[in-house]
Amino acid sequence: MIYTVTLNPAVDKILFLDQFQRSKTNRLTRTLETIGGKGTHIFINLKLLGVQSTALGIVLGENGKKIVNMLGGFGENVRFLYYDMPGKESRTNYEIVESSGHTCTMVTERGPNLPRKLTDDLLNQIREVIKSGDMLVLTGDASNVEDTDIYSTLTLVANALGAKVFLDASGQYLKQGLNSSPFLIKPNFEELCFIAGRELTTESDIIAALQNLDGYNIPMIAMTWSGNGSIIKNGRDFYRVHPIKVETVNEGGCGDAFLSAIIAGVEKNWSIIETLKVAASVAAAAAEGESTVGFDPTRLEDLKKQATVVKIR
Ligand code: TA6
Repeated sequence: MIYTVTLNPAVDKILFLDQFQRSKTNRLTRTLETIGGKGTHIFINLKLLGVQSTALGIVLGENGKKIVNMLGGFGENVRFLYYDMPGKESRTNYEIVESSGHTCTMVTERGPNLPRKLTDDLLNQIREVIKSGDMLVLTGDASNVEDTDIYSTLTLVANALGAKVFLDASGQYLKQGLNSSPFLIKPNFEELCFIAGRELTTESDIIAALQNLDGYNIPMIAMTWSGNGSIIKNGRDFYRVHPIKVETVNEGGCGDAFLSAIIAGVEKNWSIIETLKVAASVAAAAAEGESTVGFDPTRLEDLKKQATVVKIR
């Protein structure tokens, strides 16, 4: 079984307008409310790819109930831990989508601080459910958890139980997560520069920075590069995944879509080339959609024909 974990889920409010103007009154053309948080997106995208998973995480208050209700619409395997604590509500994130220039800007709330008991409950739930051969997907912001080692702790527990861990985090949560040797990390370009501790300017720079992570024994590294596609390290091999040009409506969530396809490929034992072609296609289909989550599966066949994956080393 694949388990997705969302420590800081959200309700996403997507705000559409023509062009955002600072210090002016901006009139929205429409709004859209959907589920937010990277783990929840992986759960939904996997469903669209025909892959079963179970959604784990922590929700609080009325917003928490709303998140679980929305998730329930995408599958029965929703096993979030719900808490009703005075003054604590799962967060709301805002995404400004400008039709001119097709830019999208995320404005995320911090989310409620999670007392240690709550993350211990989740840790115990993970200890109970994970079996050898399972996969654990740890993604998204965890700044609502004081312990920046949280992802490292969860990874060590899952590794010891014989599971594969997929980690998509930022800052200290990512840096400390390296030490626990997850199966895959998905830093974007900025996050790889952060880990490398320097500005990376060329493709060779990026490959050298990825090679410098060999000491952490992470079998697979997927560096996403927003509109430039991505560079993948799989064992000792390197692949360049070129972006598929599409009519972009909302880029928010494309990284989650890309990772969902890689997880599906590992689960279904697709070849690396097939996996990366599907990943590029799912990310492109997600960009064509107006939401931060999901994509139109009927687009994949056509998009896959346009996918270019090159083994570069
Ligand atoms: O990737 C899209 C998205 O998951 C949005 O749904 C939004 O909620 C945000 O990113 C959450 O990301 P964060 O890193 O704050 O967990």
